[in-house]
Formats: sequence, C-alpha cells, structure tokens
Amino acid sequence: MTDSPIAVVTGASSGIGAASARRLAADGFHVIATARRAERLTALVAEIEAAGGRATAVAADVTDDASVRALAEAVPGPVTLLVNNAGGALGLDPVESGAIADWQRMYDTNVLGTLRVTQALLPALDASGAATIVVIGSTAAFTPYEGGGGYAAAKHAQTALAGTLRLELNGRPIRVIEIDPGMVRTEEFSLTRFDGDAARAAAVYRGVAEPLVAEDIADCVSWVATRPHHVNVDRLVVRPLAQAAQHKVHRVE
Ligand code: 8X3
Repeated sequence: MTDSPIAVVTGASSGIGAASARRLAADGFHVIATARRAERLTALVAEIEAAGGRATAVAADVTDDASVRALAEAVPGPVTLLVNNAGGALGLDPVESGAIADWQRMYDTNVLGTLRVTQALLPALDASGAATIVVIGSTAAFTPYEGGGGYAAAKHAQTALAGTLRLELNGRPIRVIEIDPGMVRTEEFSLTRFDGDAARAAAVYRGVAEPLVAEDIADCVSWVATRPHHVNVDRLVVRPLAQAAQHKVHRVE
C-alpha cells in the first residue's frame, strides 16, 4: 500500500509523459510510470526518487491486452489520477497514399490504448472515491491538416472516447479531462513521425522562437488534476504564442 495518491502515467518514457511523471511526483503523487521501454522508466524513477518523490516503473504496452491487465494488477491501490498520454503520429502522407499500417498503429496506440488502460483501471479509479482521467489529445483532434489524416482521425476518435466516457460516468466521482496541445517540441514526437529523420523532424519547429515544451503540458496536467474535484475542465487547448492556428505559425527565417 501507499500513503500518497496514485497517479498512473502512460507513455512515461519520454516527452510529455516523462515530464508529467516528474511534475506529478513533485506534486506529491506516487507515480506509476508505464511505457514499453523498461530501462527508460527505471532511469526516470531513479531521477524522481533522487528528487525526493515516489515512483514505480511498470513496463507495459498499451496495444497489448494482457500487458495492460498486468499493469492494472501491478497498481498498488486506488488510482486518483490516470494520464492517458501514450500515442503519437506516424508519417505525413496524404490520404491518397497513406499507409494503412500507420493508420492502424496510430488508432491502436492513441485510441485503443486509451480504451484498454481506462477500462482496466476504472475499478481502481472508482475505488479512490475522487478520481481524474486525463486524455492527452491534440489540436489535430479538432482541426485536420494535410498529411495528418491518420493522426487527426485517431485524435478525433480520442475526443469521442473522452466525451462519451464523461457522459457515461456522470454521477460517479470520476472526471474526464482532455488536454489538446498544439506545437510541442519534444525529443521524440516528430522523430518518431518521420521514422528517425532528424532533419525532417527539426524542420517542423524551424524558425519558431519558442515552441511549447513537455513541461508546459505537464504543468497543464498538474493544474487540471489539482483543481477542487467538482471542477471539471472538459477540454484545455494549449498552443505556443507563435501558433495562432494549426496553419498560422510565426517563423523567423
Ligand atoms: C501535435 C500537434 O500539429 O503535430 O499533436 O498535430 S500537430
């Protein structure tokens, strides 16, 4: 058992997930950090503990039913906060030539991953008596863009999932909150999208004076999760100052 409220963070091995895990531990949560890459999680937990926080690494794959069941069994008590962060984008191909496998993978991680983990942890969330589910969406969840069809479709579906869940949980002590970040520069998001092509990844942020960083979104996660429990921030849209809209990005050449 544990005295601190438990927060489960998926996709915690890097980016927004890792930053959220660090921030929530600093906020006093016992963070269950989960992702596929066990060695990254171990390093993160060591870092959190060195800073005086509590964290536990549980390696799991949100695309695998048995793995998610094992994650739920490894959680040591009621869950106060679930951050569904695992997911991401693959490719920037037009619909005309987009790879079906990429679309399937994006749906499986972003949408079905959120579904699997949420279903598996709902009993533990209920048991806490005052729980919060955060879904990390994207501005692509409401604005598609050229080449982003598969990603936007998955993120739109996550919004549908979060909205439906909020309706279905009405009357139970579990709030559902969607955070939709715009341009966030993390070490891996664009690198993964472009299959390791560092030049293409860097071009996404070219000339943008100050894109958001993972810690900015972790700050939002912390804020929504620490409001009084009757306050449900349904949806929080967050962009860098330089991005007025999906296509309106101020770049200094
Ligand atoms: C990331 C934002 O603009 O790449 O979710 O879709 S974008």
